[in-house]
Amino acid sequence: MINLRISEIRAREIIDCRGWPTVQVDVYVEGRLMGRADVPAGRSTGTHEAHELRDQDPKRYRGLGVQKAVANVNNVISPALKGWEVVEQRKIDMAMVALDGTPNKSRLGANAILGVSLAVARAGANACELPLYRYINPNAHVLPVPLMNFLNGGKLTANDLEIQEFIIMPVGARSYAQALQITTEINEVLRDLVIEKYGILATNTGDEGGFATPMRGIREPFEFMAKAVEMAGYTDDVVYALDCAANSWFNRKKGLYELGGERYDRDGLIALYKEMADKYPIASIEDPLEEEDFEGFAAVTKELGIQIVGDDLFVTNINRLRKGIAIGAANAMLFKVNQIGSLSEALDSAEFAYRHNYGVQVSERSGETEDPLISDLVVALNSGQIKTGMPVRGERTSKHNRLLQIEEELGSAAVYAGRNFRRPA
Ligand code: 2PG
Ligand code: MG
Repeated sequence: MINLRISEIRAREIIDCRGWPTVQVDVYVEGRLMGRADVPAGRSTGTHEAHELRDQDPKRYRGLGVQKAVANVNNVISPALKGWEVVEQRKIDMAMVALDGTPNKSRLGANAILGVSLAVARAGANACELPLYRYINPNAHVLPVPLMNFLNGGKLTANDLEIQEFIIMPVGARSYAQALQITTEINEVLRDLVIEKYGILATNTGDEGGFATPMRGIREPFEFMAKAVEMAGYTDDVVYALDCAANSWFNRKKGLYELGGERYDRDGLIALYKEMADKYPIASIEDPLEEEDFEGFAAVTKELGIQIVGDDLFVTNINRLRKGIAIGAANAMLFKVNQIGSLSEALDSAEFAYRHNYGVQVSERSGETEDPLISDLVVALNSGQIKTGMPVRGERTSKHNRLLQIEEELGSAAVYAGRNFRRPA
């Protein structure tokens, strides 16, 4: 029996795609570097996410430094985990949760704990000489449909488009590789259309690589996408999706949504979604309403009969998910490891979702590094769907390229989720 004991854990401050500091963690097993992982960060974050520890020192990175989180890994977590078996993922995660001792990981920082949790998983997989997806689940075999955010707005861009992500899902592809090909072909046509109407500057992109065009409201973006899809010849191969991130255009004081120069109450907004879903094959809407409106989420789920995904609503937190499931709020959970702060807890939430017939959509954060760990996670979960940005920026291409590798590695065992993305076979 070989020893697989953690001998050392070391963290450092690195930068993400916005140039903001984040945590990278190295895990050593029996003296050898075995696993490394980076922690992502959101910008349009939910109020109930686990606590991301930032230094708040205005003299460094305008307060965004993560040296405290790094020190917590090196000085608190590392000594506590030295000598533990690296494959004991759950025990390790639970030990860190206990060591932190707060409900939202505010003492050590969710970024410190998650960095260790993910690096331990990598180290465990490497120590066992398995790819990470297979280490987590020997039955991993489903390649996800990518949710490609062609047009970006909200907090992730410098335009006035309120809705954060206008998405195309290449469900008619036969493989992940073909899904990428279809996406790029549509995107090139869309680029021409955007230039034609708004000029070349409008092809600047947002944090996740979609064009940050000077549009507003909901109708024009759909007209552009549908036209690009048609001109590229893929009308029968795609469906549409949205991440509304409605928190960011909900006027809390007035209790109204402000979209495209109009004001909507909850019912009015649901009626607007319905109108759009009748006109276009919209298969999925994330955060159509603000994060506290569980009843509204139940109403929109019932009314539209499509996938409704809770991101800021659930924050990958089993307690919020339980509350939603009890009343039928949404029917899918967005899966973001740093919202909850450890791999084991995120997997618990996903399992809970599946048990209640909720879908699971694995997601990037807007602040990513080149670490492609979520690509292994989405296959490990057989979830069928991933949102990881347009394949035009390095921190996004790393995820797409990793999925191409996995598809090749799985060979004849690989199944592209396609139209079954909500409940892959
Ligand atoms: C979202 C994301 C990722 P952020 O709202 O779903 O697309 O953005 O990471 O800023 O929360
Ligand atoms: Mg979201």
